[in-house]
Amino acid sequence: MQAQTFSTFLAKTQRYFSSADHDGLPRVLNDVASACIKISSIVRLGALAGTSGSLASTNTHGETQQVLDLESNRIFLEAGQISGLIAGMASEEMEQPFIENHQQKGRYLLVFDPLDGSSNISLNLSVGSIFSILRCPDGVEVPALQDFLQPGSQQVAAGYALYGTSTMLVITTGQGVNGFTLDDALGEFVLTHPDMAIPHEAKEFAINMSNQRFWELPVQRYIAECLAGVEGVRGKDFNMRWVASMVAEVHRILVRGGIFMYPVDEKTRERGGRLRLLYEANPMAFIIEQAGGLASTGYEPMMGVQPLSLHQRVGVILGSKVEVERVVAYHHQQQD
Ligand code: AFP
Repeated sequence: MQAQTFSTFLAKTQRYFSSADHDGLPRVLNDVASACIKISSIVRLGALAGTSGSLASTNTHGETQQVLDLESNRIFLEAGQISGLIAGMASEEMEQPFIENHQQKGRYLLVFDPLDGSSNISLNLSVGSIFSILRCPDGVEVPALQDFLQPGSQQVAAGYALYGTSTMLVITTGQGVNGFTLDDALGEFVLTHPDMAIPHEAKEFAINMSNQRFWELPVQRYIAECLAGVEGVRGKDFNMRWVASMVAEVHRILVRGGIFMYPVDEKTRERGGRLRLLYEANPMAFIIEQAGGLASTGYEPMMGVQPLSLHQRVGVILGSKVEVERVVAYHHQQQD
């Protein structure tokens, strides 16, 4: 049977997009997919692309920018202007949103981390792009920053591209999760992982253990129980993985189950956490929950958080439902 390309998939699921809420979404998603294909072609060249290495500049968070961070950002901005359906864009790499007046008919807002995990580039480890699509509020022709400050529950689509041993695109539009693999010969993504569902049970956790002394008690308790293994209260052994690339961690967890944790701790409390709400936590939360998992800050559902600023950080706990529910219960017990 002929492989189903991403554009064929979008056309076939057109019925989902016929409503006013989703009108034009397939075109926007196709343009985002094209951006990811362009980024993939540069990432896979590694140092040969002449885009490796760090710049003297830093992003809005004071983090050193990789040359590829800015090139990926440029590619996303270029793709986001093709259809005229996007009224504005926000990115980890830009202090302020990008608003082009000629996009006044835009129906959507595109928010993205153009290259997540970029500290892995020089190590030839997996990196990714993360994106989230929101509606431009009714009646707003030229969006302002506050129009981007929508809770994750308002997302109409979300996805990530994983530039790994193969390049994959994983998306949701609220009707489940589907995964596509880039066919270099075709120059298109092909449906390879239809209807992705995260295993409910898991025995693998992903957390940066070097922060252990800073964690809050509920996280300390959960990880200690995992480390106690079969002799402990969990009655089973756990494995640990940490590749310092959220896209790679989330993809592994989506495929084989597990829990990803970057909680607020004593070290990050002042700035609200490590990961960003709008373009890392929310799109990944949408995908994980559409695949049957759960996403929380530990204290509240991730997609219920009302953003107060564009680059707001948040504690992230997401993955297999049973595991996330346990961590959330420990947080609530601490509050009682
Ligand atoms: P970079 O984009 O700066 O490499 O950060 C990646 C990331 O935002 C996320 O993808 C990882 O899960 C997390 O940071 C890794 O954080 P640590 O470097 O503290 O482990």
